[in-house]
Amino acid sequence: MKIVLSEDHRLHFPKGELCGGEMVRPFECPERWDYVLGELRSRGFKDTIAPDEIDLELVRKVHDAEFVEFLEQAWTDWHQTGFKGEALPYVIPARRMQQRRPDHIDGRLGYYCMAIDTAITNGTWQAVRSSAACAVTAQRLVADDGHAFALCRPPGHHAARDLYGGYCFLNNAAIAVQAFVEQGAHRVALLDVDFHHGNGSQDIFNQRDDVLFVSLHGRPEDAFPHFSGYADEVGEGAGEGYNINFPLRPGTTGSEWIAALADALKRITDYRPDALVVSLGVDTFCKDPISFFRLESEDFRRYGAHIGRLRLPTLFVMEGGYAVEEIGINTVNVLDGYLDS
Ligand code: SP5
Ligand code: ZN
Repeated sequence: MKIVLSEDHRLHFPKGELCGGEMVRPFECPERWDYVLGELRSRGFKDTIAPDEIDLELVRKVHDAEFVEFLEQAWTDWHQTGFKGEALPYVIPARRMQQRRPDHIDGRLGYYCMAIDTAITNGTWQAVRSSAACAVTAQRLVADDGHAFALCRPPGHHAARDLYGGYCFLNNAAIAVQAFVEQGAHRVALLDVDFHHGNGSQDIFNQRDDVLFVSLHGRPEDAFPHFSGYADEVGEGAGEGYNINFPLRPGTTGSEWIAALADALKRITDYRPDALVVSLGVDTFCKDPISFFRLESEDFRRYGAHIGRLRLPTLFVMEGGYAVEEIGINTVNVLDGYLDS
């Protein structure tokens, strides 16, 4: 399996994340990428490829044009205002507040932000566009090879049409799905196995029937992003019936999780997609510091094999996973399970 990756991810490394009322070292850190690449190398994945330049026209098919412009400009505007720290909003439009977009960077950050766990820094935009570029370049490889892995960082599935947060800026997996559609796919399935609900992917495809979004995640009563991921979110308009959520309890075991995955895969098979994109987060792991499922490393291999048995052209896109020392083992276990199936 070919791997698409870029060292540009290192340009995004904020010093702080607001967590439990403290500024902590971000869970989403460059070492995550190093551990995944290290494990890939040691298991003989040798084919690593640099991404082509991202086509922003394609990006604007799933993201609002002004949002993309905001991401590109945000650090400069923040910095020119004279602020000394990393760019974070402090006021967010809550219930009954005006939804118009302000001019001041403090207002624009709040307007486009869905969670203030995510700082913008000097190198963020370059890292973000290279991460999306990895997903799109890997998508092109799927046509020839039948599968590929985009080692994206920063991740993408919390990024909605015009929202960033949850460590995500552009929705790498959604952009890759759109690339399949542009190349003539009639139906694409997007399977999100990250611990967190892929609220951004759900938002982007909510009204579409040419993309089936299926997500397994910690239930919103207890887990980030808290305000989406319920089972009754089934899509709207033409998209009704094409959004499927599997919210799961704290303490969900590997076997329980894989049973839910089997239901999810059945729904995907029934949809008869031309291609499958997997939002591959491994924060379902029992030792993940911010999550509450109990998957063991071997469960990742097991479920990778289940995905492989679909026999679909498959693109894996890296999302979350914060047990840094095991992130490589768990990620590559999914890929190995898939390839061995
Ligand atoms: C891509 C991805 O996995 N994003 C997840 C973003 C989660 N950010 C909020 C983290 C909240 C951490 N809560 C602390 C619980 C510590 N036990
Ligand atoms: Zn996650």
